[in-house]
Amino acid sequence: MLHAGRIRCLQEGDARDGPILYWMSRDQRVRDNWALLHAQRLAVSRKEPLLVCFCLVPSFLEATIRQYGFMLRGLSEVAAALTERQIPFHLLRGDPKTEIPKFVSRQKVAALITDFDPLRIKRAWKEAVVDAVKLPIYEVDAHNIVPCWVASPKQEYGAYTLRPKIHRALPEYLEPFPRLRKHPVTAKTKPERIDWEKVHRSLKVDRSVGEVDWIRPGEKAARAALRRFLSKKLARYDQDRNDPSRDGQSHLSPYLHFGQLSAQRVALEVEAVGGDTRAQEAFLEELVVRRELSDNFCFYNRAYDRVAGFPDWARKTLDAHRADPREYLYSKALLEQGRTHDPIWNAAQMEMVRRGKMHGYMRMYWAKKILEWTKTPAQAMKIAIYLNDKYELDGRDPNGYTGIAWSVGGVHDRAWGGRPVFGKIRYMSARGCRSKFDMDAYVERVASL
Ligand code: FAD
Ligand code: FO1
Repeated sequence: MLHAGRIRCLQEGDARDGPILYWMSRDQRVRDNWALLHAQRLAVSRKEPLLVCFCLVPSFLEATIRQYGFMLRGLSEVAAALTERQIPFHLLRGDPKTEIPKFVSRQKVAALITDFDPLRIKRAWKEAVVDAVKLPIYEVDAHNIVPCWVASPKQEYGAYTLRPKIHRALPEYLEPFPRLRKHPVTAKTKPERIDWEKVHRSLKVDRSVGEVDWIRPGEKAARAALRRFLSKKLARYDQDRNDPSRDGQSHLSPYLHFGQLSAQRVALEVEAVGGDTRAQEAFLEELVVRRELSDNFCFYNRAYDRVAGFPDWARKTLDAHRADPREYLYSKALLEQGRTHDPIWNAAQMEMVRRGKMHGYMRMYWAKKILEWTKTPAQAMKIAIYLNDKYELDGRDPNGYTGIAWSVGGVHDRAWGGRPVFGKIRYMSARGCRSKFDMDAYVERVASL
């Protein structure tokens, strides 16, 4: 059933005749998409056509051809699957603030559904559209299992304060998905044919960051990756996930970031495996609690990508150590080229540059060293976000801004013993990594990429 808690009204408006439009952005999939399901239910109840549009912007937060290539291939699969269900897919080009209102009036849309995204850029898009369009507008959280605004009405201190709220709501929200129907009402206008290769070729984006070939984009590939993870890796996830010398992670983040796979689908499939093991618990803690904690942080903290977003204790301690001498200082260029004195850090940087996906454990170490080797925390934030979002396939995501704020600014963490530069921010050292994992194997693995 379509839980009312997943949908919220951004603007009332009088009901009138005309098609229902789902403006797809974060959740770029046909199956298991609550925004699409709500839009279809509304259209069916009014015996109206259902339209879907995606507004392709030229440079979304400095994304490169690596991310756009992955996204466009996924979108072409979405377009084909929607067409099969008599749901026209329109690819718009340009700034949504102008393109969505134009499209809405051209198609005489009666109501607009959007998917939830806590990022600043998306909220600005929506505010502009709400101002420009005098229609009922609804937002559906199709990304989280427990909708962000249901899980908590405020910024949480950490996983330990959000976890009980999530677990209390899971029985109600971790429910199976209804199937999307073939839409019973055909649209009056046909969308123009989309030449996806031409769209890809003509994109004006940074092409210096190559696309990756170790992961196939799209909903079908995402479901195959999920099946592989469940059968081959889930059982050892708690032992292997943090070890950079082992390949213990699911590699689902690019699919989750672009919404080509629903986290709720992943959680349902993990539960279906049965056995309720420690490994499953560890995985669901990351997939559900940690991931929803990121949306909570970006939704309720406007400064999620700045030092101002850090907790007071962290800002104070970093200020108190601002003048501490830095043993090493590296420019953005040297860091980007992975040319520091630390072979472990260089390997992590190169893994991200070459593969578009740095190992999860190394991301913490990687970001913390940027704090240690740059002049100020503000500069560290800027460089970490710049590199993360330029090279990571899963970049430009609430998980990223939150992960970097955790590493550099103690967000969702607690104060630790004091030390130069870090103050009470948790410290990580190469020696610490080496004492836990075979870091030579990690460095070698990256060198062979
Ligand atoms: P798995 O270990 O298989 O986890 C499965 C899923 O659980 C992930 O896809 C993700 O949705 C969620 N998850 C796992 N770890 C975390 C976490 N620490 N926080 C939130 N959710 C988590 N994640 C991104 O999606 N995009 C980013 O740009 C990003 N940048 C990061 C930067 C730093 C400095 C840090 C410390 C973490 C960052 N993360 C980011 C979070 C995490 O490292 C990645 O989500 C994870 O490594 C993705 O690989 P996976 O899907 O194989 O993970
Ligand atoms: N969302 C859009 O609505 N239009 C875009 O053109 C677009 C490009 C894009 C490129 C890279 C990337 O990582 C994300 C992109 N997104 C785009 C947003 C994405 O769908 C996610 O909603 C957010 O990045 C995560 O919150």
